[in-house]
Amino acid sequence: MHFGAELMRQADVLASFTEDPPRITRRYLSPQHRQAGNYLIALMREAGMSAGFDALGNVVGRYASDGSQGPVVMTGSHQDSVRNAGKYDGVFGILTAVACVRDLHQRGKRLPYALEIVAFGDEEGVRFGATMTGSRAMAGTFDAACLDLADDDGVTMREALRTFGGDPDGWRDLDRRGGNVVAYVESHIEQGPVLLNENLPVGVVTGIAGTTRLRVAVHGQAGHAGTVPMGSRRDALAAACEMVLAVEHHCGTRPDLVGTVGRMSVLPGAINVIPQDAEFTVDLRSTTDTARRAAAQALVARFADIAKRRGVSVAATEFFAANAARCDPALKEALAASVAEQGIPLRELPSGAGHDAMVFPPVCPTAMLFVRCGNSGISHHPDETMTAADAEVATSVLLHFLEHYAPPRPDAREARELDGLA
Ligand code: HGY
Ligand code: MN
Ligand code: MN
Repeated sequence: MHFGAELMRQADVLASFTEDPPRITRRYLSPQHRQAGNYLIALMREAGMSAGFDALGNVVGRYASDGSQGPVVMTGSHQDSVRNAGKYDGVFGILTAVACVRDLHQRGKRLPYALEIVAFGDEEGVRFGATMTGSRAMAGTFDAACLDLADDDGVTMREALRTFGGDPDGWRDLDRRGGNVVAYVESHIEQGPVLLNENLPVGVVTGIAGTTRLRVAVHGQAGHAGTVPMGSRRDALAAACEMVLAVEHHCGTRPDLVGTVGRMSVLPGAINVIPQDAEFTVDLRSTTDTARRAAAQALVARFADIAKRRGVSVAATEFFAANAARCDPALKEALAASVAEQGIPLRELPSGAGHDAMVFPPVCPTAMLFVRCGNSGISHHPDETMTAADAEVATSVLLHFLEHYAPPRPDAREARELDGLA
């Protein structure tokens, strides 16, 4: 056991870079993002890598190849967190990769490709709403309009990038499509109960659910809570609540669909005033893009019916969407071989959670390795947990994969690009 304990200790250090101790919250371009990035850069450099921040605040570390030119394999995950997060979401995927490189470096071993580890600055999208900012820039799907999204204090991403020392216009230079990246493999906690229930430390991901995020604004009429008769109210919050229940009902009747309303704001927000405005978010997920898109359409129509009946207005805006991503069969097979090498039965499973890996297909084949979560698989919560022993196993699997991965010949890569898979 020479990875697990150290990795868990490092996760504790990263957890200390938080905006609201003792809770863990680390948003994109915050001072805590800078602290976490500096800590990861130091770990990467100690492991024999070159490392630094890129224009959008991602930390990119590079372990040079054995001299052979060209191919690059990327790995890593995100450094940012949700509010009141657990310690391992995102962070595990970065630390396990650094542990592998440290081991290679200690043995003086180089790989037949350059290995890049990325600590993405903004996967969760908590601060500005748009998610996977860094990975989308690398995949050529960054939406420059995101730069004008503002946080709760009215600070735009553009301004926050400048304050952070980034370059708001530098996203164009991060595009890795058509380059020499031949694979992206991300390790991540499962954030669910499957591996725990089946007593398995790791699993290989088959695909990642697609996501649609809506912002819904309901506008009614404020009034005196004591004098306006119930029958003549245009209560924005009551209408919004009926819409929230419509999300729950619609998604509850379809097995491969989940829907969540995670944020709601109410104005004017006084105890004795009928709410005039209510704004909420909807997060829809499905492994089937058609089901997800149809659900978004059906819900927007349902919101309009509810609004009409209640005499309020409603505006539903889609501000983020990412298609479901299939993991690459060849990479899955290679990961499965590395799992078998550890004497562990193979368990393939889908990911209901979104990950940076889902936006990488335009760059290269992608795959994911899951590690078991404890506490019934809870995540996005302080009770999120994993064990040093499982960290040890997952890191050994990733190291075996990295040491045995043979980059495709350039002509094979061209064929993939011609097939339009890249
Ligand atoms: O929302 C997600 O699925 C991920 O944690 N960003
Ligand atoms: Mn997350
Ligand atoms: Mn994550």
